[in-house]
Amino acid sequence: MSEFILHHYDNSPFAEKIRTLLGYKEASYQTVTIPVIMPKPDLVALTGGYRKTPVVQQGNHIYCDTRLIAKVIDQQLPQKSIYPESQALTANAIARWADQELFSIAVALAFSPAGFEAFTQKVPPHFVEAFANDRAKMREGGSGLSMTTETAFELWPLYLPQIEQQLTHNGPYICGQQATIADFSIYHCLWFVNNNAGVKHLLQGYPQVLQWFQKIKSIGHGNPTTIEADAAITIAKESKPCDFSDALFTEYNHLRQGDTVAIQPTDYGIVPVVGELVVSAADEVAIKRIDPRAGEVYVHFPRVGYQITKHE
Ligand SMILES: N[C@@H](CCC(=O)N[C@@H](CS)C(=O)NCC(=O)O)C(=O)O
Repeated sequence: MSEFILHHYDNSPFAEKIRTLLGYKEASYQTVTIPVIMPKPDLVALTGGYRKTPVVQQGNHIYCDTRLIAKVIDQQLPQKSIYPESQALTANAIARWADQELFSIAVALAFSPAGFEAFTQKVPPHFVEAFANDRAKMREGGSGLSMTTETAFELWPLYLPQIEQQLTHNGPYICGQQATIADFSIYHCLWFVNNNAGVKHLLQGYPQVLQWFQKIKSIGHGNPTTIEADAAITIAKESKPCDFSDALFTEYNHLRQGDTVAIQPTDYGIVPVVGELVVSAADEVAIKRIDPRAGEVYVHFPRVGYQITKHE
């Protein structure tokens, strides 16, 4: 297996989820720094249109969405699995809640007057407007990330005590003795809040949460080496093509291997990626697409959170 290449930028919470997981697995990996806002021509050459952060590449395989990325990392680096069978529903359900609900709260807090003011202090003035426009466009036509600041301020004091109680009575990790996907998903949301000087004080008053937060933070990011985007695209182009004819393929909704399909997120950033369906499993789909720069690539998505339709 070739090395993981993480396409990310420093301030991305979902990228922090994966950096921390790679740290937990003590992994060596490569990184490509991608733009924070569109356009992202190098990333899109690999993904076919998916623009969210992070994306993980392995040769000519491109993995989109941290739900799938975390599973692929855990399968290939199985020591200290973060998917214990005894917590199969609990850990995945909490992770999904965190990646959607808690992340929406964290974003709404970042866009609150105090949060946004702190953000504008850290970035050049021309970037503020470009960033706000980019994110507004990303939300167009979607249903996710529409939480108001008022709702976020109501929900924070409801959920944080629940995390505090759970850690107090069933710690030291979210699901008990062992770190699970739930830890990484909650962590990146709180990391985002903690990084914003205007709202980080909201973490105070939750001592168990803070102790747990420091423990996850101290995991670090493993051993990353930076490469250029062009080098990553060359790695994809020079990788051997795959034959999926023998791959396990479960037919859902009458979609067959070889059908041309469009895959798009159901929440926000709803840009379809079109290609030939090659993998169809319980929580993974992949399409084959030919890119002028990256060659034949296989773009993988989780099934949860995505809509897959036949493309005529
Ligand atoms: N469901 C996705 C969500 C990823 C996501 O929303 N990432 C944010 C950054 S943390 C994003 O893509 N923002 C827009 C961008 O980076 O262009 C996942 O789990 O990977």
